[in-house]
Amino acid sequence: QLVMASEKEAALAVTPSDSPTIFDKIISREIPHHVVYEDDKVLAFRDIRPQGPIHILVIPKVKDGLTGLSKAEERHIDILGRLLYVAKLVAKQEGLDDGFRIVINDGPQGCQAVYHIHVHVIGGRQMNWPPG
Ligand code: IU
Repeated sequence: QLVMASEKEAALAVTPSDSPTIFDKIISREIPHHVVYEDDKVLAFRDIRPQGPIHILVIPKVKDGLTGLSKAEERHIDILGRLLYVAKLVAKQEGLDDGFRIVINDGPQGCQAVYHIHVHVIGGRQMNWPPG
């Protein structure tokens, strides 16, 4: 396995595709990650390279072609809403009462490294704007 120096490097090294990703192995528990929320449709777990004191990824258990937001179709409207709602639940659960950052990276220029849609919930420190 390649060890990437940065998320940007990883994003530029990967070829966008609808192939299974490492997130399938997190869903199946083949690769252990710290799960903080789970229901029948959504899983949320701690990012292995946290960009803040709290950094959680919220993903659909079934990808259904939703490699990234740019691939969204009308049939995905319900799951897209759920991902954001769970992001809010997780932010609350983590005590991020003073605010947090939601990020969805899309495509190489958006620094997307894993082609299974995911919502980043980052918090526990002051964020900056504009993002890098
Ligand atoms: P991105 O939006 O595709 O760039 O985000 C992918 C995230 O997945 C990134 O923050 C990684 O640290 C994170 N991640 C993870 O939590 N566990 C893994 O096994 C792998 C990536 I690979």
